[in-house]
Amino acid sequence: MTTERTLVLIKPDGVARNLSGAILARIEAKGYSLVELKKIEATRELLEQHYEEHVGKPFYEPLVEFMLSGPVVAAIFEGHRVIEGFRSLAGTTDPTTAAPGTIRGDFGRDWGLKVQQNLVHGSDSTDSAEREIKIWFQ
Ligand code: DAT
Ligand code: MG
Repeated sequence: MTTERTLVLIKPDGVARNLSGAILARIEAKGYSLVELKKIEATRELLEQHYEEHVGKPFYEPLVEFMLSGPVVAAIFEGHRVIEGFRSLAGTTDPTTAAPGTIRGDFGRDWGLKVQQNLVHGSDSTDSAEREIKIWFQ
């Protein structure tokens, strides 16, 4: 068994709607362990590093504005296959069609804005997890 870590963000919509506890509880209930947790205000510079793969895309600027619109909760979770396990629990990117039972499917929907307000972020590979954990927890 290899222990793996992932970066989870509860985005400003999740924090503003007081869903942080409910979201963290689902991750713990699935069996993953909380390693680090903090509530912070992102900065443009930090988001540019975090979302470097999306710089220049049409939704990039609205995404950054959204992520700067309020505090986020950043967490490191640990467990065997936690990266894919959390992505599965989060659901697909578009919250309108994310499967019921997932965080995005149960708590989110498209609000008709230029960016998907989909409550959570989770690293998508071991390389991005390592990179993102360094960005949010120096
Ligand atoms: P995910 O968060 O599921 O890994 P991603 O990395 O492709 O998705 O995109 C990062 C975020 O950007 C995503 O959570 C919401 C927003 N986003 C992605 N694609 C979008 C699109 N086509 N229109 C609007 N927002 C989008
Ligand atoms: Mg992604």
